[in-house]
Amino acid sequence: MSHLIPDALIAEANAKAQNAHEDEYGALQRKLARAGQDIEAITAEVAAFAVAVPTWGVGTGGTRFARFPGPGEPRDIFDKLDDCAVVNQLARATPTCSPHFPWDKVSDYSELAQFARARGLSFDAVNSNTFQDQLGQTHSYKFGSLTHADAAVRAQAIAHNLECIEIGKKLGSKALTVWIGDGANFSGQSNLNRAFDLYLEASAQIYAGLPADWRLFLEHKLYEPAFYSTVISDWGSSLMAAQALGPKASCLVDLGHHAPNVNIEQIVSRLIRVGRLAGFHFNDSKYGDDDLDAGSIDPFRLFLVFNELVDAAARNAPGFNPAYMLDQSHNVTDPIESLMQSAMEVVRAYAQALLVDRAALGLAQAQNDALGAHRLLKAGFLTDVSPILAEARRRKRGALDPISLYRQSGYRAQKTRERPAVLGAVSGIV
Ligand code: PSV
Ligand code: MN
Repeated sequence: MSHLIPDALIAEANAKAQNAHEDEYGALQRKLARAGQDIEAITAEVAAFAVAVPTWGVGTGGTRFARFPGPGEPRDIFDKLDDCAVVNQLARATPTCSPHFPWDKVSDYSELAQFARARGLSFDAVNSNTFQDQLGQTHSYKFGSLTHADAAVRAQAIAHNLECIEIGKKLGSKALTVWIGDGANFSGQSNLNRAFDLYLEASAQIYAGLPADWRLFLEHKLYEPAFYSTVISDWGSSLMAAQALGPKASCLVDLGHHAPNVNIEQIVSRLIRVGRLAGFHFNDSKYGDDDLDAGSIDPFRLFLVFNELVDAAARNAPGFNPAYMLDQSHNVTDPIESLMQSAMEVVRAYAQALLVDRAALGLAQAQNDALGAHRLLKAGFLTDVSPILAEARRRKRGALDPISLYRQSGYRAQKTRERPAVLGAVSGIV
């Protein structure tokens, strides 16, 4: 495919690195075999794992203060899909994209679906946007959307979500993710109970528009843009809403949307328990909703989340079918590099969690062997699974070293020539 990086370049770089890679994979194979583990089984599971890329992630993001555009930024959804295709071509873990509307609106969605298919991509959950006003929009979302005091604003927000479902049907999506910016900046600004009622009322109308085989993902967030209270602030509110709406509704966990030091893996465990874990928006943070790259600040936390996921899969937890996605804002890096790196970090956490000896862990827990149990987790976390990840990529025609290959390819320089900077163009989250 001419829009991608030439396969010959990948094959050539892989060939140069093959001897060292085989050596490292062999060493890990022998190490795992000594512990009774079969590297081939783990490599196969790793190769089957996928995480979606958000279309907005390939644009350069920003902070509340500024956005510093990068060279060769995507100008529209077609450019974004080109970049998403490269992320998947090299790292081979992101075969789906999650679009956001109206940002990714086009006139012909069958053309868009075809464009994605030609690049080896398909579409994941569609995302609605009622946290921003668009040019020419009838009603403003300044004071809320699905929970706005004015029924006409609520109706407009509901209609937008229903339109997203219609677009998603044309793209082959099977889920709608709803995150609202609704809430209050001042105590007294809104009636906390009434706001939740309005949310349920509006969401029920969106829920009623879901096709039989679709799911509704409710995304909670503690704060921002509302700083006193958000309507769907936490997993408790999200779960109450999902349970009120019906079985197709479940709770999405964005790792940055919690109070500092909250035990996210325990929230994950609880949501799995009630069959309402929708999935994830992976990113990392040190202070709040920093939207930093997955695994860049606290890889152990990411591992502990995957430890719960692997545990749930191992015991066939009913209704367990999480959707995985990255949701990050790239302010100082090339978004393609960040997305590849993050996808690999997510896969790494999965592989490390697969290595945990669950039978031994159960025994240590039963015997109150706290340190022994902890050491079993650490044994998985501390294993360098890089050769497994590389081998899984190689088997899928990806790059042994995706970021080096990308740098060597000159893709960004080529796109910088093809996509001249447009003054005032906005791509990515500010
Ligand atoms: C909100 O902070 C969020 O995490 C939601 O997923 C949005 O749709 C996304 O970021 C993009 O703004
Ligand atoms: Mn998110």
